Amino acid sequence: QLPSSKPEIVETKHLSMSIRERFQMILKEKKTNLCLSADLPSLDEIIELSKQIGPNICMLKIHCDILNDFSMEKILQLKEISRKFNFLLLEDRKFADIGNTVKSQYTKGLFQISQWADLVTVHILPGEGIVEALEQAAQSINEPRGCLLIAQMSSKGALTDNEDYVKGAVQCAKKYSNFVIGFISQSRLTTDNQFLHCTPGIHLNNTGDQLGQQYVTPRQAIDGRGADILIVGRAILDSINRVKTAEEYQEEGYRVYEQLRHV
Ligand code: 5BU
Repeated sequence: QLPSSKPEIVETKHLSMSIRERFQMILKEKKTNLCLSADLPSLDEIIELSKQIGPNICMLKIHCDILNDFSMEKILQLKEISRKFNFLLLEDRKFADIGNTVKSQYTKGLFQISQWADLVTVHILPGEGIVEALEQAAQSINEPRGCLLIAQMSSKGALTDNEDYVKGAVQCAKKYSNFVIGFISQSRLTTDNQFLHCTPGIHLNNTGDQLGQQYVTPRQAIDGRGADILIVGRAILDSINRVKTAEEYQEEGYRVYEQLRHV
């Protein structure tokens, strides 16, 4: 049974919960482990689509630096929609610099990401200082914030496909478990279920694109690769009926998730 498409007002309940608690609550209440990767050219389009697909998703992922109409006004509008429909907003920024620089990239500049993104993605390549810096910077925001560590990538030949790299990511996640709520991964990295495994590279009909992206089906991702959350972009965006396709990924994804994770 899918939740009704009527938006529920979340009020300010989310402010007293950690991001981790809120994520778990959304998964159960909305019965969806679908994250839409809204890689569209404009925020106007993303705002429109998120009003339609809001009931079907647990998270909306964007790349703010590909938008041709970014403004704080519009992104705050999207944030409001995310509260109304109860999904998290993930900026896929893939931070990858020294702590001092990422602190500014997170809080300053045109995008002021920390003002609106519940979660951000972070490469662990520079070492754990990157996470410490983001966590520190997030303390000045009076809303819960968190991050996902990029432990493995979906693209062909990714250099993250290395045991030590993954071990390092898990160690870092455990040390900073208040701020790190999970991973971007292609396999189950730890038995510690407080960490959500979020997996991109999902498609029911294609096996890849011309630029190295590699796809598996929702079932393969959850069963074979230990995914909790399915990150789906073009499979939905390029379909004829985006809402209907999102519903299909939601239903298939949550069914397999419930079966295998016994939620
Ligand atoms: P697609 O259209 O479903 O292929 O889009 C996948 C999205 O996930 C896209 O925004 C990528 O930037 C993002 N992504 C990915 O595909 N693979 C990865 O390993 C990471 C992010 Br990290």
